[in-house]
Amino acid sequence: MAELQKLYDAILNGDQKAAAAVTQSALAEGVPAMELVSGYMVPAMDEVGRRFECDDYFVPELLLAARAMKASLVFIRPLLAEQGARSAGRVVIGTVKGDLHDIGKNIVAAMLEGGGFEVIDLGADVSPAKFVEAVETRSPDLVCLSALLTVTMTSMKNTIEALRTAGLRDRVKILVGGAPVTKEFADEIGADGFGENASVAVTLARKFTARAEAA
Ligand code: B12
Repeated sequence: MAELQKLYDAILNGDQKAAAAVTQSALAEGVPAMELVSGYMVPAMDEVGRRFECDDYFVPELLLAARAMKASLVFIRPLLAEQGARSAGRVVIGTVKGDLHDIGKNIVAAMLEGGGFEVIDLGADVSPAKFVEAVETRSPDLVCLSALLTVTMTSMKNTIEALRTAGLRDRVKILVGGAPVTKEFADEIGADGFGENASVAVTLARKFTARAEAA
């Protein structure tokens, strides 16, 4: 059995090669993809965040940890997508304008894929206009907005306003999330839901698409 703790260490130490190698061998040995994500990868990023906050880590370490996380997600994402072969609904997801943090957004996207959703990932630093265009052209059931910076939370509000101005607000449900986001903020900006983590995102996405089907 692969030593799973090595995955945690690889992300914490920003070791891309080790992260990819341990992920591959764990998956080959039949360890469920979700166990790797929630048991080792997310806790490692939490620890990275904690170290950053107490000045043990600086931006270069964050970047290396983020790269190691991505190197591991390369193998995990397709598996989660396979598990959810049936389309439960279509989701447009992105990190809002001005914000480059995409690790949490990528995990939410991967979990939604695992939950059977078709996911259109617009990436990070996505302008309100791009979200509007995606809703117009791809007709999703749900739009998921991620923000990790207090200052970019206003971009969530601007995105919802842009959808309203374009006459598209009522065509979609909007979910928001990211470390600084709260339920109160979600209500204040007129989002339909807030999720504190990726599994809540999937639960809410299911709830909203079930409602849309029933309507
Ligand atoms: C990694 C990291 C970076 C990396 C990002 C790499 C990448 N590709 O993402 C880099 C080095 C680029 C970076 C840059 C910066 N960062 Co930074 N970063 C972090 C760090 C350490 C971890 C974030 C992370 O990935 N967490 C792990 C993931 C899994 O968690 P998550 O994102 O919260 O996502 C989960 C949930 O929130 C939720 N979720 C997320 N999105 C969504 C969406 C929906 C719809 C739903 C339902 C749920 C959901 O589900 C996810 C999975 O469970 C945090 C510290 C922290 N403790 O969060 C700081 C942090 C976010 N960064 C911070 C800062 C200040 C910056 C910089 C300004 C630093 C600088 N001086 O340059 C820049 C800003 C760049 C920019 N314009 O965006 C501050 C933000 C402070 C604030 N409140 O505004 C933090 C909090 C650190 C701190 N305490 O100071 N950062």
